[in-house]
Amino acid sequence: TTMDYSTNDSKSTSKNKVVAVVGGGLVGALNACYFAKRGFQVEVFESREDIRQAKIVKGRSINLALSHRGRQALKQVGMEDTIVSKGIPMHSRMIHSLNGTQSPIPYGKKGQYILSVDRANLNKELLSAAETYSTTKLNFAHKLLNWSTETGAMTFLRADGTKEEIQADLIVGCDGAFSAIRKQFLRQSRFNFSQTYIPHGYLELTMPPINGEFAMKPNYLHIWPRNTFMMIALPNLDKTFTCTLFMPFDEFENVTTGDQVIEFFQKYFPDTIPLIGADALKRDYFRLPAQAMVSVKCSPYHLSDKCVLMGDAAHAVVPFYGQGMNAGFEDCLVFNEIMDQLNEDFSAVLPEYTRVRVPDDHAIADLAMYNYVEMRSHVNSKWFLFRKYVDNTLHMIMPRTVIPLYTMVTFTRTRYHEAVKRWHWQDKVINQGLLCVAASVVGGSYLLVRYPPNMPNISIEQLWTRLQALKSPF
Ligand code: FAD
Ligand code: EGU
Repeated sequence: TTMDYSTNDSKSTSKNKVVAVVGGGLVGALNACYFAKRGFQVEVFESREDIRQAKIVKGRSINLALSHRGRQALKQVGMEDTIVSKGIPMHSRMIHSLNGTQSPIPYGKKGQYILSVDRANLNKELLSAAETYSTTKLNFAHKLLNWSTETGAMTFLRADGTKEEIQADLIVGCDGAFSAIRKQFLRQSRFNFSQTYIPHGYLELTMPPINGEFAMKPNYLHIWPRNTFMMIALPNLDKTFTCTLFMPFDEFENVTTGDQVIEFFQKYFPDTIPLIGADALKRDYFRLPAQAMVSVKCSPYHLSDKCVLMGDAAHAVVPFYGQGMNAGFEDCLVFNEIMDQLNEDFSAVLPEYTRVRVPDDHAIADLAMYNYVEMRSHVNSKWFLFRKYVDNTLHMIMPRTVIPLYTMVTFTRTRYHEAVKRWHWQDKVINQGLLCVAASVVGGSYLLVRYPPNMPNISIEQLWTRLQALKSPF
């Protein structure tokens, strides 16, 4: 069957233009809300079945950290309160040392926090929100096979094995890190693309409640930094924690039996064994193979006035800044701002979106990769505590001059590439400050040695008596 939803009338308004959103994940579902709100006819195509009907959901990670950028994007379509009310605030990180000591480090000032949100619930809420617009249609079990850059026709494979060809005025590729929409971009001249798998994999484990209560303090992002190995735990509404273990694939291969799992945890995360439960640990560790993590960068994000990439399809980032979804949500917000500025003229909006957004998405991809390298090379709990302490202290002393990088990234909408620039500038200022101090000490000592002041030649005892005299009130 062939369906042509597109309009050939160039003067047609958003009212009768069709936008095809490919991918009904987090970014696709949010994008559907944005385009529907503007008055477009929206067709969402998602390869999976409707997750709102499915009994078991196969997610990548059960929860995610939602921060300012993501919240601002949700707010614009009236979804912030719904999502925030089901999120668990995390005001601080809780650093777990090898000896079991727990040290909290606040994320920011009082009242500044990030939220642990359930991925499946977030996706469901956004799909339902998109569906409240009468102009939106959700097409599940529609897998995009290919599309034509000449005609814009998309070919979908349906659950029953039949194929369907569909056209639209605009194709929005939100089909994730392994985007099928992006395949056609790769065939274009002057399209840049890079993809890097990191040597680490991740595994998710559930920490159940104890006596109906959270097994650890709930309003924290729990972190076990162990150089090459790292674990992170975020709280869920059902009083469980989802723990994510990061380690090199080589190391995963070295742990093949239940006893080896316990031995490994005994060595690196001993405090978690009783909390997860030794038996559950032995079982859950092997439930799924370790998952890979990929970083994808490309540019441009658009192809003529026909197609645009957003979310992981445009920029998959490694999860070491908690920004993948937040950046994808901000993509939707930025696109919407440009639609306002340029009167929904796709031939102007798409290139402008690429111009504005590529430097920022590339910056967060680089930052996340940088943090991955830093964490795995030398970040143990002491180093982590020290670094955050220095960051926070400098910010306290010079609140306008020194703003920690994670603060700009997590709690502001400072453009990612501006945040990086500012960070480099701050580093220079701090280093020059330290250099000044060091230079004064060295220079001062030299001058003291070279030109010793004329001091009366008195004994230590005499000096002590005089000092005592200074202290006395009379
Ligand atoms: P996806 O969520 O991958 O959705 C893509 C959708 O497209 C899917 O529904 C898929 O079924 C569909 N699809 C795929 N191919 C086709 C096709 N051919 N036809 C039709 N549909 C198709 N981000 C944060 O902000 N905070 C965090 O704390 C955080 N933690 C993370 C932890 C881990 C371990 C990982 C791996 C990622 C984390 N992220 C986090 C990143 C976040 O998960 C992603 O950035 C986000 O899911 C991207 O959303 P998306 O909609 O672009 O892609
Ligand atoms: C990784 C996996 C602590 C969820 C980066 C911090 C993450 C998250 C940090 C995952 C870390 C690392 C930051 C936030 C967040 C920290 C951040 C990482 C959520 C620099 C579900 N990271 N993450 N940085 O500052 O800015 O606390 O799986 F361990 S939230 Cl790797 Cl703010």
